[in-house]
Amino acid sequence: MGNRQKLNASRRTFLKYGGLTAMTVAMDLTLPLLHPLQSGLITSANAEPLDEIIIPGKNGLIILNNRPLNAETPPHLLDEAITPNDRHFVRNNGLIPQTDSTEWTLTIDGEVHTPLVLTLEQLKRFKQYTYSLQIECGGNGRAGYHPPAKGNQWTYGAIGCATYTGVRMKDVLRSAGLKGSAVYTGYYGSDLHLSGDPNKVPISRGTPISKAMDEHTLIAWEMNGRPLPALHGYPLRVVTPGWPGSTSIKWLKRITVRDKEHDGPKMRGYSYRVPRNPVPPGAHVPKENMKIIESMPVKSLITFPKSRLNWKHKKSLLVRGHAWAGDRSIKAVHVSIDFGVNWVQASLSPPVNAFAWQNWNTTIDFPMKGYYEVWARATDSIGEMQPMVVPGWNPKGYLNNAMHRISVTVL
Ligand SMILES: Nc1nc2c(c(=O)[nH]1)N[C@H]1C(S)=C(S)[C@@H](COP(=O)(O)O)O[C@H]1N2
Ligand SMILES: [Mo]
Repeated sequence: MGNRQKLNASRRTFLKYGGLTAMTVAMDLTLPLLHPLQSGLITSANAEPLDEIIIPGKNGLIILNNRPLNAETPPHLLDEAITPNDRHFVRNNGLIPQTDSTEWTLTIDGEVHTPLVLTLEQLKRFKQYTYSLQIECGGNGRAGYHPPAKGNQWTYGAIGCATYTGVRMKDVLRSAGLKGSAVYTGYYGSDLHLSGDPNKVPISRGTPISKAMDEHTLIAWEMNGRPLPALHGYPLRVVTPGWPGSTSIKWLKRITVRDKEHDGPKMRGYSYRVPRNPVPPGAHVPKENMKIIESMPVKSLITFPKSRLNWKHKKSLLVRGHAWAGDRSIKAVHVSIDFGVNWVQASLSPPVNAFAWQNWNTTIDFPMKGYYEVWARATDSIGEMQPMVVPGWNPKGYLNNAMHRISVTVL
C-alpha cells in the first residue's frame, strides 16, 4: 500500500461485506457474500463518524445508520431522469445476506391451488417487463417532525426511480392459482435479523392482493440493466411502486398468499402505520387507532440547482426536478420564488410509464438582487397538492410530503 493510500485508509473507513474487503466488493456488488452470520456491514472501527464511511457501489450518499445500513441521496444527486444504481438510497432493517443465485428458489404458497418452487431460470420464463418505478421509504422526511419520531432521520432523499426488469407478480400468482380466500400477500426475504438470530425475521410485509395484481408490481432481478446490486436485493426483489418502500421486499425467497391481512414483522403496531384520525403533535395514539399506509402522497424534489446557489443578477436560472404521487400521476408542478405569494407553472413531462416519477423544469428570472427561496409544489391527478408545512404529525414520522425548497442568492 502506497503512502497516499495509507493516508486515505486511515481517514476513511470502507464498509466490509462479510469478510470481503470493500475494494473487492466495489468491483462487483453482485459477488456472493461470505458467511451470513458475518454479513453485517462491518466497519473496522464502529466508532468511526458516519460521514467518513464509504459504501462500496454508492456515490455521495449520506449515511444515517451503519448497522443496519441506511443511506439517503442528497436531492442534487437525484438529478438524472432515471436514478443510477450508485445514487439510489439504501434502506435496511436487518443485515445484508449472503445470496447465491445458482441455488436460489422462490416459493409461492399459502392460499394458492398449486404451491410453486421456482428457480431463477424458471421464473425468467414468464413474460418479462421493464419499467421505471419509484420506490420511496415511508419514513422519507421523518426529520421534519416535531416532536421528533424515532428512526432514521431521513430528510429528502429516501426516494429513487430506477428501471427494473422482471416478471409481473400477477403472472406468477396466477400460475399458482389464487384461491377465493386470497386477500393479502406476505413477502419474505433472506436478510438476517440484527440480533444475528437466524430464526428471527427483520421484516416481512405485503399488500392487498389488488396491489400485488397491478401490472406494475414486479418480481425483479435487474436494476438499470445490471443484476440487482447486493444492497438492493440480489438476486430477486419485489417492486411495489408507489407504496411505502417496505412493501418492496429485497432478497425475495417466499411469497405467502394470506387469507387475512399479513401479520409478519413490521406489519402491526406502529410500523408503517399512521393514525386513522388526525392527532396533535406528540399525542399517544392507541394501536387500534392506527391504519396501514397504502399509496404514498404527492411529492416533488428540486434536483437542480443545489441549494445555497450564488447566481448572477439578470441571468435566467433553469430549475428542475421530479414529482411523483404514489398510485396517482402528477397533473402540475408550480414554482414560487416569493414564499408562496405567486406561482408559475413548470413544464412537466409525462411519466415514461405508470409509477415512474415525472420530470419538470422552469426558468426563473429574479426581479432584483437578494436572497430567494425557490419552492416547488406538485399537484396530483385528483388535485391534491403538497403542503408547505410538515403535514399531520404521526408517532413514527411517516408521510412527510412538505414542499422542498432551495435557497438562491442573487448577486
Ligand atoms: N428483505 C428486506 N427487504 C426490504 C427491506 C429490508 O430491510 N429487508 N427494507 C425495505 C424498506 S423499509 C425500503 S424503504 C426499501 C428500500 O429499498 P432500497 O434499499 O433498494 O432503496 O426496501 C424494503 N425491502
Ligand atoms: Mo422504508
